[in-house]
Amino acid sequence: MPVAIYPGSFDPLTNGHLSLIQRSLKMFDRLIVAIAVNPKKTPLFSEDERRTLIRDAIQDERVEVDAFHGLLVDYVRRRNAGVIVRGLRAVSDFEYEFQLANMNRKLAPDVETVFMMTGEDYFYISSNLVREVASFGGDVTGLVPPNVHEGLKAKFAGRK
Ligand code: COD
Repeated sequence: MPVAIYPGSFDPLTNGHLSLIQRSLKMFDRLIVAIAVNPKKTPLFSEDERRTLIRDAIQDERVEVDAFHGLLVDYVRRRNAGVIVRGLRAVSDFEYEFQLANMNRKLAPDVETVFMMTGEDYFYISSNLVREVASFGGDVTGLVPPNVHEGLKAKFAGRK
């Protein structure tokens, strides 16, 4: 079984991401959850915070949490992985994911992208919306793992 890489911003990890990770483990022996670090973006959670939140939420020895700078396909090659896992929530995700997968295939024809459909309970969850709801003091219970919920509360404490 090839090692698979699940790349993303994970700012923050949501229950949608978690569901995808758990389901990927039915197909792959090992999964690397890879946080993309983009110096041009200012994430809510730093690279280290995102690593810790993901590690604490997933206690499974088949899952490694890592981060990468630069091109995803270069990272995939460095890690000797053959597969990229991505999720699809709605038709609106398709265009972006299609472009990404094709560009990655052009850059690295030996690397495959595998898409998984979101679970029915998670199709409306995105890190963007979770950040927005939490920033206004909305309740994100059930949308993110409990440790991420705590992390969001701490970030937005006093900012309501
Ligand atoms: N249910 C199912 N899937 C979900 C859910 C959900 N509720 N929420 C998110 N997902 C999926 C997303 O569709 C995505 O496939 C994945 O989980 C990660 O999501 P995000 O939002 O955390 O991550 P993205 O989409 O911002 O990640 C984009 C990358 C960072 C992977 C991309 O920009 C990249 O590869 N950057 C590195 C530079 C590079 O190589 N660029 C060229 C690419 S062609």
